[in-house]
Amino acid sequence: HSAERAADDGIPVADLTETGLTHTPVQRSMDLARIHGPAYARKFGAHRTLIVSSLDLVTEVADESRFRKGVSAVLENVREFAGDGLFTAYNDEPNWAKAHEVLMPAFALGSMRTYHPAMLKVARRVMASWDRRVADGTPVQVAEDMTRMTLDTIGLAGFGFDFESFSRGDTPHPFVEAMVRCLEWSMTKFSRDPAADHCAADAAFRADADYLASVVDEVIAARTAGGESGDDDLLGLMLGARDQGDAAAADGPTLDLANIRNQVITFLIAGHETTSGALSFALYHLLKDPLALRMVQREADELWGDQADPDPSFEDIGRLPFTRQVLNEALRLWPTAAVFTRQAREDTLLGGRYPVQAGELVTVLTPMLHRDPAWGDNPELFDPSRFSPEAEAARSPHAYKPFGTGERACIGRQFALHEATMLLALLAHRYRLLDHAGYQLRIKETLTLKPDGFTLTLAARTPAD
Ligand code: MNH
Repeated sequence: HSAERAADDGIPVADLTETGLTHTPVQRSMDLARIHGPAYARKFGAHRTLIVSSLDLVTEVADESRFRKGVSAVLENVREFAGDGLFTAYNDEPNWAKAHEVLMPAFALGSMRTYHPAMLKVARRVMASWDRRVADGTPVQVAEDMTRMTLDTIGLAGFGFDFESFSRGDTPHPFVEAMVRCLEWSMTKFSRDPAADHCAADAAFRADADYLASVVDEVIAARTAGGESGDDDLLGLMLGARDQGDAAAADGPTLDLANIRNQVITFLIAGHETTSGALSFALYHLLKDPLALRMVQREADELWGDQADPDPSFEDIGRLPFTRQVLNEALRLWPTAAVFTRQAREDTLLGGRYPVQAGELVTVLTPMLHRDPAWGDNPELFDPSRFSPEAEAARSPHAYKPFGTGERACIGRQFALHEATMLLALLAHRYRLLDHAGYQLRIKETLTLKPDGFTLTLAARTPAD
């Protein structure tokens, strides 16, 4: 496979210039970490990426006094369509701090109460669609349906915009298709053959990026046409803080329209791709682990008994600790945003032996961190009890980083967990999951991870189940 040699600084090197990065760079990087260990350099042409994945090394790069978020080559490509949105902004870009201040209150745990009704409405769309599959016995395409549900949820809860993904038959909303192509372009751009002609691919990317922006302009227009920005959702908060020249708000930060557009694109993408993968992996593991499924069902039954159409309250979602553990464990094995990048503030020595220069980037390979020996002898085993309160208290906080780290960690964590916990519990309460095809896990990478070709069939639960 890869040519190996020791570089001068003692870091093992995997040179992929000849073989390329393939369409599964994360799984490739995991294989390489298994060969080379928790610190290695992945070379591709002129690109050299230092990849770390042990608890010790991640603890160091998570230290905010030594490292901060780095914008990787891939994120530079994402900037081509998400600009200075929160996810792709440089640390010192003033718009990051402004947008962070405007939007933070919208992601506090208490704010989930505001989004709960929209989340429940979309969860009911999933169940209406799955009920039809129960009736006709046909399989559901899990990742596709989870993507429909998370896109509709962020659209409705964040922006009051309805993508109506469950009324479109088999084809996803064109926004999703364009977005997936943009993400793919970002993921593969720096590893493509420098000798080949990429004009057509770049033009297609431009067209997709323009289309994403036009959808967002439609979302914004739909709101401003109503003449009010006042809603307490994400768009309302941003429009309320809009920079209107000399009429700008007297105090508090203001956002300009170009930045608001970048934020909306960012939230539509960041707000649904990863959560949909997390739900899909959780369903996969529940399908393969009847005991864990049983425990989720028992927890849901305790809240909702044998009600045909339960009406979960906001508080109910906090009463589903085991369901939450299942999601945590699914995100341990398959953190759907599988890498994040750190940047050294000063010249430093990593692990006491690897020199890293000021400004240099270090990539954290989260799925391998999540298989560090700190997780015990059998890290491949799906075991939600790893997230019992006692087990969590006994473990370093740096052993688990599905949402990144520090000041630039995921702003949407509570949003994702509220939405996903509710849906998972409702589905487990309502259906028996049947492994009609003996599904073997394959993972598709489109910057994020998802089970590929995962289908299951359903049966209604009866009181005896
Ligand atoms: Mn999210 C940043 C993972 C759900 C919006 N998210 C990050 C990062 C990770 C991440 C990792 C840090 C990236 C980096 O350091 O470069 N996010 C997830 C996962 C889920 C998720 C695994 C679901 C599961 N994220 C969501 C949701 C939203 C969201 C839902 C919005 C509603 N995430 C963001 C934004 C950022 C981010 C915005 C950038 C935050 C910042 O840098 O200020």
